[in-house]
Amino acid sequence: PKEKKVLCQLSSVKAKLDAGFKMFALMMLFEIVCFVSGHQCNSRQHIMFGAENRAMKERAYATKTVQSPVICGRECSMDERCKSFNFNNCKNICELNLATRREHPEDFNATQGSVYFDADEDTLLYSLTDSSLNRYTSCKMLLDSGYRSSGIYTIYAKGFCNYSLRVYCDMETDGGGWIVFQRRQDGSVDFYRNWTEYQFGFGDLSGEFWLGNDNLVTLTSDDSRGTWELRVDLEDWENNTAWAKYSDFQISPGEYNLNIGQYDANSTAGDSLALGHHTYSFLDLRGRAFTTKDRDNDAADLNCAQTYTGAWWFNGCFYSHLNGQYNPDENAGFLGLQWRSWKLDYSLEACSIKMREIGP
Ligand SMILES: *[C@@H]1O[C@H](CO)[C@@H](O)[C@H](O)[C@H]1NC(C)=O
Ligand SMILES: *[C@@H]1O[C@H](CO)[C@@H](O)[C@H](O)[C@H]1NC(C)=O
Ligand SMILES: *[C@@H]1O[C@H](CO)[C@@H](O)[C@H](O)[C@H]1NC(C)=O
Ligand SMILES: *[C@@H]1O[C@H](CO)[C@@H](O)[C@H](O)[C@H]1NC(C)=O
Ligand SMILES: *[C@@H]1O[C@H](CO)[C@@H](O)[C@H](O)[C@H]1NC(C)=O
Ligand SMILES: [Ca+2]
Repeated sequence: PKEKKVLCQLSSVKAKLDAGFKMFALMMLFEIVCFVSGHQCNSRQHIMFGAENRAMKERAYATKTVQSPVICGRECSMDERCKSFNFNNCKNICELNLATRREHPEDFNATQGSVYFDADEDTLLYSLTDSSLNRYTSCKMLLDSGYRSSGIYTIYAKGFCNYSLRVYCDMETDGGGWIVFQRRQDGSVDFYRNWTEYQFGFGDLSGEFWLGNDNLVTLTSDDSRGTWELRVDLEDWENNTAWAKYSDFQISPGEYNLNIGQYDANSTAGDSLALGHHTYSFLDLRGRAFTTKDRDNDAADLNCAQTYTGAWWFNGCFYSHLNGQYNPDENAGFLGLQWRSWKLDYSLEACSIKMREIGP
């Protein structure tokens, strides 16, 4: 006799699930799968319990894109191998796992936007609620709370548009917990932009971007967060890397002046921001306002942003310029991505600029 699968769902539960992602902590995924074979119907009942902002890592044997956690749960219930699943609401990603939280607690991690389900009622107790997420105001706080993967997260502060900001957190470099506020890597994004665009930010957090000067002000002007360190990571066309670090990073409201403290002498890239001690003190960028092609705050007769097709805290003009035009020719003179204390007249392949707070 022909086998026929009949799937019966409790529609009210599905409706509730669809209505609000936030209700998962209290939700059960309820499915009855009937395998109809001839005249017999053996029904199996699956009750799955969800934990918000959690995921089982590195135990997935299948990843699918589905419309809801109910469908993800159905996929899981129809496969003997499936012991648990993660559903990510943002991208509708369904991961079917070979193991459960109880079997492998070391792989059961905090993951914003994901819900973990298994058949264990205690799983409900492992939810990380929205109110706890709202406390996260930086990548460092996320790291300290167990978020150890680099990627895009949401952080919260009153000064941000809608109280929240999506940021890329670097959780690996130098202990992790860095908010990346600039990245260049392939020239896919145009950085020759105007004041307003630099003010609000542009680009793609998973590729090239500028986070926005207003956001830098919001982050660095709240004294209750303590002070911020600044880190620059550089890469040349032969895969050599170098970095530079500074204490007391702060961006002022208004003209977005660059305030930095001590250059970390252990840095490998040299100091291309603070040159007060140097013969080139007219290139010292400490305290300098931001300049774009349509707002000239630099100390040169010309507009440095226009001349070098970028935007930066120019003095008259620079020893570093990481928002320059992306240039595949390393021998770029003054053009391209420049950090001249590491490589003079050299256009870098990649760079990123990041910030991390040192508690209050
Ligand atoms: C999960 O978090 C633990 C510490 O809480 C960490 O040791 C482990 O590497 C993380 N696993 C993954 C896959 O991120
Ligand atoms: C802010 O919230 C409003 C209203 O919910 C929404 O229309 C707008 O797109 C949001 N802006 C951003 C940048 O998320
Ligand atoms: C800045 O650039 C954006 C995008 O090209 C444009 O819409 C806007 O009008 C520009 N602002 C000024 C002040 O030129
Ligand atoms: C740099 O690293 C990339 C990726 O690891 C590799 O594909 C490439 O060949 C390397 N280039 C050089 C010049 O070593
Ligand atoms: C430089 O490195 C040394 C040795 O690792 C360390 O003791 C010192 O604190 C570092 N200096 C700074 C400014 O971080
Ligand atoms: Ca000028």
